[in-house]
Amino acid sequence: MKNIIVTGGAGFIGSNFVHYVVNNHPHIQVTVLDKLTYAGNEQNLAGLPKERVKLVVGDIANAELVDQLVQDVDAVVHYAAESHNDNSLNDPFPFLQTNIVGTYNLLESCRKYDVRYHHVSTDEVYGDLALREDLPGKGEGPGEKFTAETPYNPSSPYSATKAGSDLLVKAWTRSFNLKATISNCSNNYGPYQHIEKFIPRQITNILSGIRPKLYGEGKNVRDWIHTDDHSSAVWAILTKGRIGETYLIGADGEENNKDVLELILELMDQPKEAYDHVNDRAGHDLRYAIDSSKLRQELGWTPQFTNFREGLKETISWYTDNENWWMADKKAVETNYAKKGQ
Ligand code: NAD
Ligand code: TDX
Repeated sequence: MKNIIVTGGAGFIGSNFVHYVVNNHPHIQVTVLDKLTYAGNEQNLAGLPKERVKLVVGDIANAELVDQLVQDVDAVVHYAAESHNDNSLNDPFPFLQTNIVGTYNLLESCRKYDVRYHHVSTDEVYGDLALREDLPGKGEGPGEKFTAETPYNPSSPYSATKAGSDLLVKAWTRSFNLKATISNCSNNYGPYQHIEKFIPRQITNILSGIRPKLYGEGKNVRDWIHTDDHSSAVWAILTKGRIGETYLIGADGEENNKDVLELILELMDQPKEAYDHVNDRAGHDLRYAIDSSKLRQELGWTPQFTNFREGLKETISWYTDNENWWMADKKAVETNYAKKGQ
């Protein structure tokens, strides 16, 4: 493998993967295919060597462009997506267009040119789990975490389109022998995450003198993983994963939203109760939790950045030091949330 396409490589997680590949695998040439939507930012690729990373600004829903680029590479790693649940509740159409039609175009071109394909997906395709306190095994019994065998049961237009795209990959693998793998990862955090998302929204609220906003009571649990660990897992699957397999990526980082918010407040020297409860998200998933034993045992992957407190501290420092990266978007993001009482 020498030449790869990374779709969505100017977004939060995709750009982290591009940095990971450039820093750790000197023989790889990367073409980033990214539409630079509101969530994409060329600055996320700043400092990378031009001779190794080429940015093509374009849409994965453009079949002709996709076909032209895919014929020249050895692998496609597909991150590009409309990725925010709240946006999908306001206007689902872009989610169908990018997440379904865009994925379809990539699959068709990879099939045509026999190109290796890795599909980056999410744990949300499985729907949600009950809170640990309501489970007989307290979350450790059989079926109490997501595995590759958990039935699909998505809740939002976002997760439904991600689920649909996963199913396309499975069908193309079985019917056309596409050389594909899928990964379903839990909630990522770290630098460069768009400020519409939970953790950066609260950090940048505090930095802007706005009170943080917690949906509902804040009991919902997310299984946090540092985005650097997501990148190393995707690389392991791309290079060592068995074709046709699905691997779940997670780092045993379950936390409820209230605890995360209170930790952010503590790390930013704010009073513990200095936040607002706001309208809950429609259809809000209760708990996500990943059983990543298949990935760990088969491919020898282990997460490196598992100290959540330290990871959050570094993330807070990054947003504090990089106001230029997020400041211009802040007002519009908050105006949108305010319209929904959030
Ligand atoms: P993001 O919204 O930060 O970035 C998405 C990127 O895709 C942006 O650069 C955007 O410009 C690009 N893009 C959007 N539509 C496009 C199109 N039609 N053509 C080309 N490029 C387009 O998203 P993210 O949080 O970095 O997520 C990346 C991937 O990882 C997504 O597939 C998402 O479903 C998956 N994922 C995310 C998380 C998470 O916690 N954020 C967890 C698991 C899986
Ligand atoms: O202001 C907020 N207050 C709040 O309480 C926001 C923006 C969110 N929340 C809650 C909702 C969720 O329970 O925080 C939790 C995390 O919310 P998001 O950051 O929007 O993430 P989530 O909906 O869990 O989805 C994320 O993880 C899975 C990514 O956005 C998806 O792309 C990924 O697939």
